[in-house]
Amino acid sequence: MDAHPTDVSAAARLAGPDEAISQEELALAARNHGLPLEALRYEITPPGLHYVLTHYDIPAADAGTWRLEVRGRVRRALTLDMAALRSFPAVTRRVTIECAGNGRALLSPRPVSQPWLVEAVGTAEWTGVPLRTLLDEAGAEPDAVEAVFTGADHGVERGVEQDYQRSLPLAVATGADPQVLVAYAMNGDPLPPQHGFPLRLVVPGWYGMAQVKWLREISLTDEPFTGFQQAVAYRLRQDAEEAGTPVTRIEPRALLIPPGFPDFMSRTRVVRPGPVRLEGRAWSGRPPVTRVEVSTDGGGSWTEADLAPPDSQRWAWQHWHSAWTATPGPHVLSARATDAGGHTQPLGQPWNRGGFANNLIQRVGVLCCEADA
Ligand SMILES: Nc1nc2c(c(=O)[nH]1)N[C@H]1C(S)=C(S)[C@@H](COP(=O)(O)O)O[C@H]1N2
Ligand SMILES: [Mo]
Repeated sequence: MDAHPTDVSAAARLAGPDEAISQEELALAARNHGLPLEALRYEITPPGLHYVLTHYDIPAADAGTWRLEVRGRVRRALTLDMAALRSFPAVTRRVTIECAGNGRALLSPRPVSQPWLVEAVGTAEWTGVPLRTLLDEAGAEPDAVEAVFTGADHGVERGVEQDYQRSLPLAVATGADPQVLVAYAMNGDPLPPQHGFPLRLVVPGWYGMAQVKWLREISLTDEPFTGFQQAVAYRLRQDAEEAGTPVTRIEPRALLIPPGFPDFMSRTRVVRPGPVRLEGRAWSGRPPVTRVEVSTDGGGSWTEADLAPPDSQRWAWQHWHSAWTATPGPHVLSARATDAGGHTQPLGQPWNRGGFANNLIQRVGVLCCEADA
């Protein structure tokens, strides 16, 4: 366990050209489930259908004895139990969260890790205390530059034994938009065990790795955090030797609810000739999404879809729909989102060694045919 956390040679492995998904990747895929794409029909993802990603084990947690420590470069260290956290004014935010590794298994070469296709996303209403409220209470020292968040889960990753830890720049941690939450409720109920019971961080607009679950400590530091999940994992790099740049905000993405009905094994869709409503959701960490376009010819031509405006907070996905007249034969359906920052989804894969932020346009194979007589 003596690997140095900043040794980037601990970078993830790439699969060989013809290397199939391994039993280890399958084990991760079976633990960490995605959103069934038909569940994109719900504005708020129903319990159990929100995607889940947990690096190690879900830790045992007792709300009665849980304590959140706020410490480090603060004037007053705090130890808060759940009752103390609930005594602060609560806010509720509707937020779409996506795993930074979403789309990884579609890359070539494939980074060997949790093999997501496109379904690592979900939307919930999170209730809790603004992080800023707690940091005001503790009082940041003038030399504080980052807040480091520690989860109660523990494991080993590429030779490094660790608690799950991530940091945010202090300006992000105390910012007003997005407002970071220390959340104790999901859709009005206590957090489910897999989503961080009893306490987690919610950082609207940021990829999933920032949303630390089972939160037990917030520590202000006077220098940037160099822990594994910050300095080794979750960086965009082309070569294992590069320091790379950090993964932060969610890139724009639109997903279709696959129309018609599926073939059990291939998941190819079957639709009947005639009018078909195409619909789905689109989101970005630089909100709102300003345009969604649809292609029914594999990305050859695009038509603009009807896009719903965002809610007042702008951190949740937006519904879109478009009419299509299906004609007999095979088709490839796609949707692509453009956000307020002018970013659009690419037609070519945005490749990096970790397989992060791959917002390549989704392709849904459809076979249009008459019903069997
Ligand atoms: N403590 C802790 N927090 C964590 C993780 C973890 O393994 N441990 N995984 C992160 C990652 S990579 C993602 S994508 C999100 C997933 O959140 P969800 O399971 O609630 O959807 O949690 C993040 N927070
Ligand atoms: Mo993730």
